[in-house]
Amino acid sequence: MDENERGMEPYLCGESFHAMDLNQRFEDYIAADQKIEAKDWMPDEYRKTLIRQISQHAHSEIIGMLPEGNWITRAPSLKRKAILLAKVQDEAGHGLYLYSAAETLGANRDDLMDALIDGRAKYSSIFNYPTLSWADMGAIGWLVDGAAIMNQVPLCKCSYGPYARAMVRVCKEESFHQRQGFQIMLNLSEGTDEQRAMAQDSLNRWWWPSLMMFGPNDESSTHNEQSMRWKIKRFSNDELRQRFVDMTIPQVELLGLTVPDQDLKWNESTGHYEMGPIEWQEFFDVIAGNGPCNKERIAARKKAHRDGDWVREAASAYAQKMNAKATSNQTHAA
Ligand code: BYC
Repeated sequence: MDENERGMEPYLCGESFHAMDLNQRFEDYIAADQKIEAKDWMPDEYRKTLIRQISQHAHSEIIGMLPEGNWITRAPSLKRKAILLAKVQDEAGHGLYLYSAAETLGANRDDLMDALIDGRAKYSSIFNYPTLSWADMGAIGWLVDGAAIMNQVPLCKCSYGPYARAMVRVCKEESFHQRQGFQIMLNLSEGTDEQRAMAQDSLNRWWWPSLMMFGPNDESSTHNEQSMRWKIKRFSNDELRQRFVDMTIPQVELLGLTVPDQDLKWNESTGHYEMGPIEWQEFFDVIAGNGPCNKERIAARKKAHRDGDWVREAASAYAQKMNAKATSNQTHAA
């Protein structure tokens, strides 16, 4: 069915209106893999879950600009500077698509931003770790954007249309980010002993936090079951984490590096790598606000928001002026 043709009118007018019909229709769309669109009826919990996930995702994108933004002036060449600048700008763009997607669900962008800078909203755990060397730009692009792609490609098939469509472009850009990160790691690993050591140190520090990005184990995941049922998530946290490890280990070997996991081994019978235990306490500490850089990240975001006050004020003064002009033109025309 053409999505533009399917208004809610037949269900909303006259005697036939019934909440059960609406819910059944929603469930039928989900079962038939049809997209739910902004104006369609949806259960409150579905809307709430999406606003939570999409806004957390948007916050991750803009907080994610900070660790890499720190290195723009210190990139080792003009070419690397231009590439990093473009990447960080892309992340800002991703944030904008995602805040817009959250707005289609009735969320207010100012409220979302307030929740972020007041420390009430979550954003990806990964961005609370420091970037200590140039190699970290390689590790972030390769591992963090690599993990993001693994998680976000299935979101292109998410049941909520505006989120799914935003993800298509985001994933294309993330794929460029991942390649530029791998390229940095490749250059370093083919360089001097010191450069190879930098790449290894960076991999050591980013490996476990990258695995934590996929969220808690399935048995500790609060939202997994319901989000899978609603086809917001297409794969569980553990499934995606496993896919990421299986994809990344051959790349680690190609670089001639090693992951900081002594228990990692290939399991011939399952066709997967087995990994050692993840330090979940560290993950829960970081998402509770006690990671190495949480305070610094929120302080930087608060400052950026304060510095932008004049832009918002100027834009709303201009909008008022234009409204007043339009009203006066209408009065004269009448
Ligand atoms: N960090 O029930 P669960 C990027 C929270 S941006 C912090 O499994 P869900 C990039 C979770 O919110 C990457 N919190 O949750 C940007 C929940 O807390 P509440 C960001 C996490 O939603 C710039 C609780 O733990 N990607 O790549 O079913 C530069 C229980 O978890 C994390 C996205 O946001 C975490 N890692 O599944 C470079 C993708 N994990 O709200 C790169 C979209 C879990 O109940 N999001 N929590 O208090 C998702 O796909 C899902 O939200 C997740 C978690 C798989 C992340």
